[in-house]
Amino acid sequence: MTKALLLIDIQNGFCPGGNLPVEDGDKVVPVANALMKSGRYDLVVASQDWHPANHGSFASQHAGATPFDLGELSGKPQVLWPDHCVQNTPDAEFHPALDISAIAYVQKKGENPAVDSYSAFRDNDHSALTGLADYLRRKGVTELDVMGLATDYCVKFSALDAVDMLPGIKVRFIEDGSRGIDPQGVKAAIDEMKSAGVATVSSRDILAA
Ligand code: VGL
Ligand code: ZN
Repeated sequence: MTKALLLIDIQNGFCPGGNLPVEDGDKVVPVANALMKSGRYDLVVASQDWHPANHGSFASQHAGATPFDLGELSGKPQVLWPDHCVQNTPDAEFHPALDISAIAYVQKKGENPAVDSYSAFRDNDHSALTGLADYLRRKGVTELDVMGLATDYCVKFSALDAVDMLPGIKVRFIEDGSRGIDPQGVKAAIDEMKSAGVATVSSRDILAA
């Protein structure tokens, strides 16, 4: 049994003060730190949203668009975001209170300006893999707990892809270690994950086990 913790996009951009802030996004940091410190995981990996300044998911790249509009990217529906997590800017850095010393592997994503990559495993159009699935396979991971930002986007799509791309691995969603953009979207995301076989757990349960 090899247990891994996957920390999704715990970056300044998704925390209060960032460019795409998730309400209470910074509250997931102490949860992540406690889980990493607990010794319950054999492996900790993290994803990092890492966009070029001209990324096509940014409203700024679409004439007349406003952030959070529903637009199009490469012919597919795309929520148009405020510019966020631009490579090599403070917005893209991990939250300063996140203890990164235990993170063995960082998966950057969202580098192709023509497609968004909510999942840490592959682009939204499923054409390009990031390499994270191969890495986890190589490490022999059998159980994967997923948490971070944002529940209704990158956390959800990462958990669903883990189920899809790593057959046989047990995937769980850590609810108190995650925060979402839209409350309705969070509810729907948890239902969707549940339907796919992703169990919801709390860090308290994990730390007590
Ligand atoms: C995310 C929107 C755009 C996320 C990333 O990390 O959930 N959401 N880019
Ligand atoms: Zn993004």
